[in-house]
Parts: sequence; C-alpha cells; structure tokens
Amino acid sequence: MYRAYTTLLIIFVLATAGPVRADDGYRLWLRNEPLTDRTCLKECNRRFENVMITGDSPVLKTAHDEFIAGLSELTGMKINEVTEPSGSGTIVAGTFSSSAYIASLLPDVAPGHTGEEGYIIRTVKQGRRNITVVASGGDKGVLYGLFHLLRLISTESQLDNLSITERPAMALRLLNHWDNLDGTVERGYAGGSIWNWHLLPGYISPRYRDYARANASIGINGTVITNVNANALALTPQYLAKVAAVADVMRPFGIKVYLTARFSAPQETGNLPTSDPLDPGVIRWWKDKAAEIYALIPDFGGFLVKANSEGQPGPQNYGRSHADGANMLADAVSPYGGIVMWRAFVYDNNVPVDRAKQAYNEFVPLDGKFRDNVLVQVKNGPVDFQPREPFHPLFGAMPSTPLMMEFQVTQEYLGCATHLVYLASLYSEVLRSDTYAAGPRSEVSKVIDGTLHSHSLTGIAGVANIGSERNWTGHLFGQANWYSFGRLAWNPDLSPEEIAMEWIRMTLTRDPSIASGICKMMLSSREAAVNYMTPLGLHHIMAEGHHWGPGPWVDHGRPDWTSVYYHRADTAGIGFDRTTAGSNAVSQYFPPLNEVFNDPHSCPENLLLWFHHLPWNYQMKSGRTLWNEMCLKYQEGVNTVDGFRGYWTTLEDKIDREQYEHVRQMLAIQANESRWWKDACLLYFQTFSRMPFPEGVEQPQHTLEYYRGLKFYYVPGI
Ligand code: BDP
Repeated sequence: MYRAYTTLLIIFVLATAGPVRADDGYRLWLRNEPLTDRTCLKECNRRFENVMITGDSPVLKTAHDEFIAGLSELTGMKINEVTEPSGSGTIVAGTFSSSAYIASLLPDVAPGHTGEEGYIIRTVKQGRRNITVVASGGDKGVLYGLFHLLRLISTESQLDNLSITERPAMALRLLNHWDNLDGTVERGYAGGSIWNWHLLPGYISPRYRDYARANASIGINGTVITNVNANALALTPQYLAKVAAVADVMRPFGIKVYLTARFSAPQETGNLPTSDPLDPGVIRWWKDKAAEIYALIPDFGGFLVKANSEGQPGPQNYGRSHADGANMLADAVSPYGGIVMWRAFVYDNNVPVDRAKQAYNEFVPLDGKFRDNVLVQVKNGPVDFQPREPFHPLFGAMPSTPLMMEFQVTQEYLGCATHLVYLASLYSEVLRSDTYAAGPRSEVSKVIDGTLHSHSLTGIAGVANIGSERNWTGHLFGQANWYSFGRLAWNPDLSPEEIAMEWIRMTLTRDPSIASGICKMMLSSREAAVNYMTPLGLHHIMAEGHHWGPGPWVDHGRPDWTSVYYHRADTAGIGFDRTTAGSNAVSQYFPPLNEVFNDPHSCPENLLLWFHHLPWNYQMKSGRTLWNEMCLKYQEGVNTVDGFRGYWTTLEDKIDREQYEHVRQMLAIQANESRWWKDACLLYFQTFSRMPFPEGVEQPQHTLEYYRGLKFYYVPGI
C-alpha cells in the first residue's frame, strides 16, 4: 500500500513538474510530451488503440513507424497492430491503390482527388466503432496525413468527426542550405554544417534521419544541400557518392536531394576550355554529368543555380543569356524528370542606377524563353532579405514562367540568430501582398502556387537556419521559423497566429494562457525588429561584411553594397527616391500599386523611405515630423523587446527550465542589441537632421564615434 502510494506520488510529481526536466531543444516540435489532459487521453484510447496501416513501400514504412512511435510517446498507450478494424476504434491508413478497403471507406472520393501528396482524414462510423481513415493517392500523402493526425493529438485538438482534406499549395517545398564542403555555413548561426562531408558516405549521422523526419512532419519534400555560392567539387565522383548517401536517408521521408551547380564546373573539374552553354562540348559534359548523378541517385531533384551574381560565373561571361544557361542545364536533367531552379538574385558587374530594379530588368525580357522544367527563383523582395521590403516586382510580371519564392529562414539581416524574430509574419505579409497582375486578388501566393498563370510546376524555398548546434537553430525560437516556413509552403493562407500556436503547443507548453502569451510575443516580434533596425521603409543599413548590427555610415566599396546608397540621408532629408521623378522603380509594379507607391501620401508609411526621399520635417499621418516619428519608432522597437523580457520572467517555473533560461539570456542580448541599433542609427541620422530627440526617446548610451569604432572579427556566417 505504502509502495503504491509512493509510486503514485512520484508519477504525480513527474507529470506535474514540467520545469524539472531539461529540454535541450533537440527534439524540436516533435518532442511528443506525454498528454496530461484526461479527456484527450480517453479519446485517443477510444479511437486509436488499433492501427492498420497498409502498404510496405519505404515511405509507408516510415509513415507506420513514425505514427506508432509518436502515438505511444504522446499517449503511453499499448497500440495493437491489426489487419482489420477492431475494438472501439481503429486508425486505417494507406493509399487508395494499396487497399480496396480504404477506397470503400471513402466511396464519395475519386482516387485522384488528393493527388500524390494530399490526403483525407475522416472519421467513419461503423456501428459503435470509430474508424479514422487517413488516405491519399500517394505514399507521401499518407506520411503527411499521419503527421497531421499526430499534430492534432499533440496539440490536444478535437479528434471526433474529423473531416479534413489537404493538398499542398506548392509542388516543391524546399530548404536551401548555404552549406560549404568545408563544413562552414554561409550566413549560418547555429554551428557548422549538419552534413559531415568528411565522414560521408561511410558514417551516417543519426542527425540526418532526425532532420528528415522534422522536415517530413511539416511537408518539406526537397533539400538543396550545398551553397548557392557553389563549389564545383560537389559534382565530382568523390562527393557524389556522399550526396547519394544523404539521398538514401532522405528518400524514405519523401525528400529529394538537389545540388547547386557551379556554372564553370566544366572548366574547373572537367578540364574543358570553356563553360559556354552553347558549346557542344559543354552541353555534352553536363549531359554526361546528369547521367552519372542519376545512376547514383535515381530520384535526384535537379540543380539550383546562382549565376552572374556577386562574382559567380554564368552564361553572361560568354555573351549568353540566363535563359541559355538555364535551358542547357534543363536539357541535361529533363530525361530523368529533373528540374532547374535559376535564381533571379543578380548583381551586375556594373553598378546600376537602382539595384532594386535589376532582376526585373534582366528577367522580364526572358519570360517565355525558359524550358518547361525551369523555375526562376526570386527572393521575396527586390533588394536582399531586409527586415521589411515590398514584394519583388517580378511576381506577376513573368506570366509564362513558373516563379519560385525564396525566403530567408536564417536571420542574416535580423540579428544573426541572437534575436527572437518570428518570421511567419514576414512570410505571410509577402505571400498575401496583392500584385494586381491580373486585377485585384492577384496575390503573390497565387503567382507562386501557379493558379494565377496556370503553372503546375510550382515551388518555394527557404534558406535554412539549421546547423550542428544541439537545438538545430541556435536560438530556440529559430525553430519556429523553420516550422512556419514548412507550414506556409504547404498552405500560404494559414495565419501566423495559428502556426505559432501549433508550434508553441508542440514545443513549449500546452497551457492555453501561457501559449497565448508566448504567441502574442511572437506575433509582435517582427515589427519590433523592423522598428529598432529599419523603420518606415529604411533598408540595407547594417554593418558591412558580416551584417551583424548597425552600419548606416558604411560608404566605401562598391556603391550598391554600402548603406549610404540606400538611405541617401542628407541635410534635406532621407530615403531612396524610387518615384517616377527618381529611379522610377515604382513603374515595375502594376497599377494601381505603382501610383499608390509613387505618392508619399498614399504610400504605406511602413515603406515610405523605400520609395521616397522626404524632408526631416515631412508631416506623417500621426501629425509628427518624419524625424520625430523615426525616433519614436526606434524607441518603440526597444520598448517592445523590454516588454518581452519582462513577460518571459513570469514563465520562470511554468516552462522547461533549460528552455526558459536559454530564452531569458537571448532576450537580454536582444535588448542590448536593439539599443545598439537605435542609438547608432539615430545618432548617425541626427548628424543630418540636426534635430533633437523627441520626448520619450532614451538618451543614447554612447557616442556615435563609439558605435562607429566597434569592430568584430569572428562573427559567424562569413
Ligand atoms: C546575400 C548574402 C550572401 C548570399 C547572397 C545570395 O549576404 O551571403 O550569397 O545573399 O543570396 O544576402 O546569393
């Protein structure tokens, strides 16, 4: 009796004292913390005690193993594997073709309805028995459907009368790793690369598998494992054997592997005299290379290419166009079903009048000239992953070419992973922006999901924030950005709030009031960063090279790599004049947006200085001068972060201790750095405005000289 009582007490203490356990973040959103809600546990017992998953392909086997493992971790239930429904409830999962029984449970559903990756989750009653069917036209759909069901369980969602139909909006949902073969990661802030090139292919780190399952759980179906600033060695037999070993781990999780192709590889590793895309020898070399790759990796996805940008080689070196280059590679991979993702992030060797206009100018004339298996991959904004940019004017402007979205998940311009910045807000803002390309309701999401211009080859890519650190992303909240990228790639209409709540419940806590408090903090975090870094449409004023911290004074080197080129502050005012009277970048947008942006009175104030150069005493909608408004925005950003810190301390014994302590310290860093940004930028701009700080703005902690003199030698990521 006494022993039973003690055991019960121990169980009770373990179940209630969450913070005692230390969570190092390795398990991500798949930590599957045991459910404590009794109703939910009862529901699971009633519905999911028996599991019948049909089919034995590698992906279905993964689906089976993941589901059984996840369900047992979450519920502690003993799960029976059955060959026909039994007991009070059974999960029945499989493809329409693997089981006639599944098809019979969903008589109203045409087999092609879900596609290969979509799925149906439905509760079907058979007398008193509850059958939960998870069905798809393809193995991957079953895997995604079962992960969806696990998510419902893990977030303690409603489990009865399920009637869910899902299809991914985008066909290609990819991570782009800017990982180098030497183990470093360009713009990576979470340790080194997760790919251990030295030990591959002999040693397969368990991390590869854990990476694959995390991605599969959010529907990511491809990964480009090498940097866009590519190394031709990745295409040599020695490295291809390593790539093949990674592909073998990814395959059962429905993930294809892609590589970046260095355009000059035929010369660098093939000893050819040229890499001219129209040269027969070069064409042959790439065809042979494709054959070699596909012999090792039959489901190889294809190539991602950065060409004629920031010094990278490309077709223009031979007087050829981007289309000539892309098509030559596309022809090499097309016999095997491969694709080419050709980046529109181009930096000409000659400095343009307005850097923001360049991609549009180079690519619009090429619309319709690309092969069917080419996508043009466009960054979300026309400059470079800034805290806020208008959407890229190419979206909507190339109707005959599939355009792929490129977001940055790694926080190169958002604190280098020292800041809590929830990026779903940024992604969603861009995806929901109306391009007006075919009249109102022509959102960016409809351009990239193919519905606006009828493309079936569609895609979205996120530059990964993943590294070798135990918690994968450095900052714990960086995990939420990886998670939300995947969720929005699947469904761009999901709200940042829904996604944050899912992530919080699976990663931090299921307590509703704590979860909503954390969610509120996440939802205001991106605007806070914009405010303390680049409010009112300012952009590209970060420190040079490593991009960590402020550098509005950067004025040397190539003009369009400086800050002064972008903010154009002088005693008359501040901002880049992109109106019809200035660089005329506004004309790259469809009406009525071009007019809206062209007039400072109709231009959204959060993009004002992106499009206009305005006097310091310009009157804002608030009635304040531009200078005062700018100062107060910077201060507001700082205050918001102070608020995060205060709120976080209220969670001390309410969430896992290690998670709590990690975030507490990171928020302290962020609070310091937000002041650094505010002080440095305001002191610098004050040399032009010559106006005092308005009331409510904290006095700077140091002088402008102090901030200008700060030097950092080993910031990660370069
Ligand atoms: C810039 C990064 C640089 C990348 C480049 C790109 O600073 O490291 O190589 O983007 O996207 O933002 O190619």
